[in-house]
Amino acid sequence: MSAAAGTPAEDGGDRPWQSYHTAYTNAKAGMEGVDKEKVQKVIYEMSKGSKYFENEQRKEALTKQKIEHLRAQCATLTDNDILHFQKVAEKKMLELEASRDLSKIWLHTDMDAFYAAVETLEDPSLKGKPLAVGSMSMVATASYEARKFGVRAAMPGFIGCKLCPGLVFVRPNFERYTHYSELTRKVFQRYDPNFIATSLDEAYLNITNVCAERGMTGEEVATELRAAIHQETGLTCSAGVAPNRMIAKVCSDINKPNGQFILPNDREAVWTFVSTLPIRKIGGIGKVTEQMLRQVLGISTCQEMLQKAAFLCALFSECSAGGTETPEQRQRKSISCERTFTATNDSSLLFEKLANLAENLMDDLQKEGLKGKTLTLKLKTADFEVRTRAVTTRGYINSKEDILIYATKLLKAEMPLSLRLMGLRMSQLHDEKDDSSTSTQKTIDIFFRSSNSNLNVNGANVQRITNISGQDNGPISVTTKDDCLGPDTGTGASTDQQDFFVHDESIFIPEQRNLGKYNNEAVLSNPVISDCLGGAKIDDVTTSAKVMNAENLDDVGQLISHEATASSSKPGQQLWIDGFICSICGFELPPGFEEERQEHSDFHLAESLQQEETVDSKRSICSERLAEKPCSTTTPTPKKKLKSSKEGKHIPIDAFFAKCNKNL
Ligand code: DCP
Ligand code: CA
Ligand code: CA
Repeated sequence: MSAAAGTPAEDGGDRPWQSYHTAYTNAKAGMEGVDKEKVQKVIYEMSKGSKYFENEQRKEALTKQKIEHLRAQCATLTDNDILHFQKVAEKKMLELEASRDLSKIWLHTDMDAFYAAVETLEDPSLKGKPLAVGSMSMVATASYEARKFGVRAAMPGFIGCKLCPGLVFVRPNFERYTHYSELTRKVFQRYDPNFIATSLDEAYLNITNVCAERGMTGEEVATELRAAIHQETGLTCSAGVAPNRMIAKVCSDINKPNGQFILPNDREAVWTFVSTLPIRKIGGIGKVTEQMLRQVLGISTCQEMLQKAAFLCALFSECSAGGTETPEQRQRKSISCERTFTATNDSSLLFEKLANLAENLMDDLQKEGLKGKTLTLKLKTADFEVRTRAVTTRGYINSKEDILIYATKLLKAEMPLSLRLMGLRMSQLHDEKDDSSTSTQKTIDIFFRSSNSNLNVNGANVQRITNISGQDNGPISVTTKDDCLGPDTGTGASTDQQDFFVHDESIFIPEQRNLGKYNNEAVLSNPVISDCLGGAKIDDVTTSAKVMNAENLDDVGQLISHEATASSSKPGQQLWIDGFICSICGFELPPGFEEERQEHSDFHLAESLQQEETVDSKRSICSERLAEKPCSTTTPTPKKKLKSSKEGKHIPIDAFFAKCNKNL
């Protein structure tokens, strides 16, 4: 299929680092002039043969598989299919055009080199120096001076040292950043009392009213607001102004540092601006999706996305599964909520958490006027193994009590176990306000109920119906991950095309509650679906889901295959406190940094794997490496002790990066 031909797969050759893409090689503001290949080579050389490297290769192989799969799907599309999807896409675009809203003025503001700027403000001797806030393990941010050398956030500090030999290190001090963040928020408040802060250094302000009331343009407000921030904090920020949040955020990065970019509320201007944008700028398109779209469809810009809209529709959207249904006819596919916590095997605590989840799920279902039939329990064990267990009830349920009855049965069957995450999802939803959409389902349901059959409307998905004695909802079936968890990869984030211009993925969802919308979005939204807690992505960890042939769910525990745990690795107990602070090293990755959080989780995962292998040789390797260390480090005692210093548990990054095979 020629239209879908993308760039050929890059496979190293005599410059293998060229195909080695990590989070560290992505350009940030201030890195425009960096010799990217040189940086790539240093990173490649320093990590080659390490567990981190192997993990990156594993992820790369997964992406390649996905690309091959999509290519194969593309190849099956006939001219007629493409014509059909072209029409679907055009219709969709017309709908979007009709819903375009240019009446609002949004301002997005983002502090410049935030942590580094705060540290420099507190210690003026750092001014003008290449500065990294963080440690040898991890850089939280780099000053613009350091960025010129390719040093950037999320990069191990010792790689930063190699790139920039004079790099100065300062330990992070979150109390300071919170203090300055609060000062900025006092300023935001004056322009929009309902401003949305998405991290310590970023916020969205709807300045429509302030512009109207004070007879000012967006540009004037941005200039004034930035001056006020500077005056009240001593720090600089950058701003973007545009008709919606997503574009405003893109704009705030354009003239960084200490700059602003204004996009007029004008259709032509917006259209031209968005057309030339690289797709990576779109919230929700990360490294993997970018690679897939480029290699399968040859798409790099938003304009090319529109040109290939028919293929996108065919491969990724709801349209490919559902033919021509209009968005109004679509139903939400699932509603879910999940929680991460410190790993525990305390069963009463786990049941308490389950009850909270059931209550949250009930709230969300009832708010939407929905009931559901398939309840899925998601578990992430202390070993990062992800298990999903699902039941399908005969009747629709949405009360806490009903949810809890089934959820408890599912959890009991898994016990004893130590968990770090639990989630509940309800799918096969039924809108209480809309009976017509499920009339067929109901009829079949009633038929089966009255015939007292052991079959289930889910047909092939169900191995066998089990009867839970004493439950009002009668027979339930236990189903597989694939059947029930289609939306799993899609929960957490939606790239709903309808929201394309207004939806911002980086908005923090308190309590990690997600509303899964459409099954097929799963593919497009893949990079952001790493659970929004930032833990390991479902496809990056051992995942198990069982079809259980159970006579009685109470006995189901006996039926769980031991294979479920056999292949899981044993990483450290990493989790994200408040969704963004690493429990192991205190490293903070604000909302919107899903990919970096994923990298960071992978890092600790690989780190602990490495630990197992290098326990004996660790000491000698560390001393060798430390002797080479060319960087100066200033470490003012943090007011608050960081988790990273916790009882020396943290393994030196040097050990982590030690070659697996020392003969290499
Ligand atoms: N941060 C972090 N780890 C990352 C990214 C960021 O700990 N991977 C922290 C340190 C940053 C702060 O969050 O100072 C804000 O992140 P930004 O991405 O906005 O980066 P900076 O403000 O440092 O630089 P700039 O916005 O000028 O590019
Ligand atoms: Ca910033
Ligand atoms: Ca930021």
